Parts: sequence; structure tokens; C-alpha cells
Amino acid sequence: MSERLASVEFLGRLEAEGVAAIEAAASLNELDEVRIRYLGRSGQLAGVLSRIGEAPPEARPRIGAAANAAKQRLQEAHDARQAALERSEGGGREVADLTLPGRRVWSGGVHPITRVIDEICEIFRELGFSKVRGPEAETEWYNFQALNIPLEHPAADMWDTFYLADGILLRSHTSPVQARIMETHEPPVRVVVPGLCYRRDPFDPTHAPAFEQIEGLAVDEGIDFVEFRSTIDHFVHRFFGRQTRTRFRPAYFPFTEPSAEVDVSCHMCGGAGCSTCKGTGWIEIMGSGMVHPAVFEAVGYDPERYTGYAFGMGPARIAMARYRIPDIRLFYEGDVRFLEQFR
Ligand code: FA5
Repeated sequence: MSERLASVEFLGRLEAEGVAAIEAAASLNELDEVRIRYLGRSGQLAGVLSRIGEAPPEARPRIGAAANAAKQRLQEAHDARQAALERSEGGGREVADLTLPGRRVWSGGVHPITRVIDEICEIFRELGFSKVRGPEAETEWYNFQALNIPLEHPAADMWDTFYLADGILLRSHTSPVQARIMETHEPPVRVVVPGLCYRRDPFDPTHAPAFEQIEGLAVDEGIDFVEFRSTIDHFVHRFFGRQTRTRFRPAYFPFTEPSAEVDVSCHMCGGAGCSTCKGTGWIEIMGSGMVHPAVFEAVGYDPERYTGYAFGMGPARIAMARYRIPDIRLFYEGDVRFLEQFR
């Protein structure tokens, strides 16, 4: 027994066994137990060294050297395993997790209608149009009369209006800014006018009582319908994509002549007819036309010299078409669960 214990062979086996046990330790606690078993004061290695005197004197130096080497390798294996267990989460020891999940930072986003407005204004900016604004509380003169709409004319009823005071109302469209800009600027004029408008419309899937419009106006010498049409075609291709077709439908506005409603081919069905375009294959995006000479006269422009075109579109309806939103009211409810998808 004593011969077996204090021998180089036994030490070799002890070392191999010890290293295997160290590497198999699954936690720091278990590793500590293994360490005590092999390297502790009354452990296996200490047991061998205490019996070294029982070995033949000539074998003792070899056994002593082998015992030291085994101790060193066991210690190294232990240290490496300890470091690995400490690195791995908790090291297998019961460690209290004192951290909390981080708080999500709340971040806002651009409202989908604002995004559509910005994109549209940017496309026109590239074509040389400046962005201007006008007042939302407007006079009857600018909202109606300067636009060739006599107050007693039935056309004034096309825009049922909120009055604030005698002769002052919440503008029912952005067209009054046409007159304001022409009064204060000489041609050439190229502007887009984003802003809110107000109508006594029911709050239903396609109408809001307060909604955005973007007015466009271009006036210069020699502007003709071809320039108007090609500008709108360019806009439609940029905004909706090259495959989108444009259709001009005859319409009536007192401040344009000829007037047209502009439709684009439905991007959902490509024009075949679907629920988005109510089976027609087309989606209306704006009212438009060549500026009526009476409007030029009202603002002091010479109608013999200048021509131009104007349009007014509804970005909320355009956003509905683009993002397949079935009800305009969703844009105005402020429900972040709906709005988050546009971030
Ligand atoms: C006008 O308001 C004219 N001023 C447009 C115009 C400008 C014609 C310049 C000629 C020259 P209309 O009433 O069709 O036209 O409104 C224009 C767009 O505003 C509509 O196509 C629609 O997209 C939007 N719109 C109108 N009423 C509402 C509403 N209640 N809610 C949401 N969008 C609306």
C-alpha cells in the first residue's frame, strides 16, 4: 500500500484523475470541493507527500519532483477552470441579479401626413417652387371674392365654412394664399403652400373637419397646359412611382379655366379596380386648372401677358392611398399604436 501511494506511477494517475475532476467541475462550489480533495492540506497530494518517507531512499527525490510537478499542474488546471467559471454567468454560484432591464427611451416620429407633405414640397422644391404659408383665419375677400367666387354665388357653398366674426372665417382651402402671394410678388411665381383648412364636413372615413392641403401656383409669361400637365406627370412619377398613370378629368372651379380633377392609376390594383379605388382603377389626388383671368385681374396682374396653373391636393387622402389606410380619422386620433408603424 505504502509503496503504491508514494510512487511516481501513482502520482501520474492522481494528477490525471485530478485534472479530469477539475475540468468536470460545473460550478465554483464544486471546483472548491475538488481542490480540497486533491490539493488541500489533508488532500490526496498531501497524503502522498506524508508517506514519502516510506519509499526507498533512492526513489524519494524522483517521487518528490513528480509530486511537485503534479501539484503545479493541478493548480494550473484549477486556476484556469476557476477563471472560466467566473466568466460564465454567475459561475454556477447563486448570485443575486441586482440589475433591472433598461428603460426604453421614448422617441417620437414624424406624423405620416407631415411626412407626405414634406416629400411633396421637396419634389416641387427641386422644380423651383418655394414653400410659403398663409393665415388660417382668412377674410371673405381672399377665401372667395379674390378667387372669382361672389359670396352670393352657389359656388361659395362648395366650401361650407366656419365663421369666426363678421367677414372673418377659417379658410376652407389654401387657394386664398394664391391671391396673397400674387398681390405681393411680381411674376414669375412658383410656390407651394401647405397648411390646414377647415370645413363643416362630417368626420367620416374620407373627411375631416380640419385637414391639410397643399396649394401649388405657377405664373409666368407663356405657361401653357402642356407645362402644367408635364409638371404634374413628373410629380406623380416621383411620388407614386414611374408605373403610375395620370388622368385629367374635366371639373369646375371658379378660379381656374379650364379646370381638372387629377386622378392617378390605383397603385394597389394597377388600374384593374379594387376596394382602395372603389372599383374604378383611379384615385383622385387634386383639383387644378389654368388660373382664371378674373383672378389675375383681382390681384393686379395683366391677364393678357401672364398665364399660369394652380392645384390643390389633400395630403391626408394621398397618405391613405399610399399607406392603405381605410379611414382618415385614424390619422387624427393620436393613437400611438397606429402612429408607431410609420416611425
Ligand atoms: C379645393 O379645395 C380647391 N381649392 C383646389 C384647387 C386649387 C382647384 C387650385 C383648382 C386650383 P377641393 O374641395 O376638391 O378643391 O379639395 C381639394 C382636396 O382637398 C381634395 O382632393 C381632398 O384631397 C382634400 N379635401 C377636401 N375636403 C377634405 C376633407 N373634409 N377632409 C380631408 N381632405 C379633404
